[in-house]
Amino acid sequence: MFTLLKTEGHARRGIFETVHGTIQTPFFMNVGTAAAIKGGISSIDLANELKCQVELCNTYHLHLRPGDKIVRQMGGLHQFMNWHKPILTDSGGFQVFSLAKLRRIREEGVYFQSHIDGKAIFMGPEESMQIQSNLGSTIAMAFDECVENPAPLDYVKNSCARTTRWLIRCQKEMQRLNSLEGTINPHQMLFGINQGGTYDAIRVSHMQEIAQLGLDGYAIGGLAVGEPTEIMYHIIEQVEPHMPVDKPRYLMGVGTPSNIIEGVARGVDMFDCVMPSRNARHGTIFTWDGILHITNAAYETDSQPLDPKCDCPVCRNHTRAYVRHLFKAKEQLAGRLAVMHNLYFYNTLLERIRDALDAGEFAQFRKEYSERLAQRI
Ligand code: PRF
Ligand code: ZN
Repeated sequence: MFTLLKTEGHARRGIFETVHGTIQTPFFMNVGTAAAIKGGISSIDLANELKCQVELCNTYHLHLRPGDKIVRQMGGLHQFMNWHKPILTDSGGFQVFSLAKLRRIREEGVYFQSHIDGKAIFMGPEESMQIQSNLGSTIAMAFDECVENPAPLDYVKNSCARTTRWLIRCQKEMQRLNSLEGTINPHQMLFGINQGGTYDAIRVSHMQEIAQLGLDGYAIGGLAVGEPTEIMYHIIEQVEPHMPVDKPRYLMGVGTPSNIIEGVARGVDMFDCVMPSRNARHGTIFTWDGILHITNAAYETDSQPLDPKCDCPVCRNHTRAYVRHLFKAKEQLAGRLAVMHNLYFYNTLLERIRDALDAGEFAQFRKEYSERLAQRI
């Protein structure tokens, strides 16, 4: 259940109660695609050190390896990973479109080849729900088509209509699975996903249609796929007034710290992005004064922490010079320390956004940080 505590402009502060515990909103989901955060971060780190509230895993990856039936046999994803806070699973829709080979989209679903071994696989709305039910995640995402950008109007219109038909099939299948004896999580929630490319009218009518289905939450998909940032903000502004007020709102795959602040300012409650972990593994560090590349020569003898304003375990214990050395020496620890810092930074960013909302000072926070966090230092 979602409770809206406070608003400031379009920005929202709330509480989202789930069977795996209460989430303070707005929040960031830490991406653990194949049941692990890349860079060697364990559930133990996440829970104890990194302020992570929710982890995100992927239906597509876990279906291919180790297989959702194995995960189910091991007691579900929470048990398997020993992560007992909420988990959101993405439906596979997006990953099939971005990773799989030889895709064929039909009314019934998508035929594709595994990116791992080339095996022929079919996934439709029912299969996606069955896999997510076997994983037993807290929140399942609907099976959608994330249309590439740019795409012709007619294509987007037809694809969107099919995504709605798929959503209705997802809802029906999820209700059936939740009522079965022995289901890992009989309270599994289902979120619908808004699509419509960069076409305002399609976006709005699609949102209005899916808002009537009484889902547990609503996501905006199909953004951050190459369109200019201003267009992304514009689409959120068009869609947001048609999203139910009493349900959480999720902007999928977004984004930079500044995108997140701007998303919150436009009424979004949930975010996920590979950026903090992926960039960390290449030496890009987020700080409260902007972004730095730790491999730069400037940090060779720098005895400051990665971010002097950060109190994460890495910043409390190590210098920039040391982390830079680890990167140069290609030590595995380099990636691990950088990912830990960046995830802590993202989770703290959302915590500070929540604190600012609580204090009625979000506008001030946005003014101070939205641009600053985007700069290079
Ligand atoms: N659909 C799904 N997952 C997603 C997206 C989407 O459109 C995006 C788009 N940025 C990220 N992840 N199912
Ligand atoms: Zn730090």
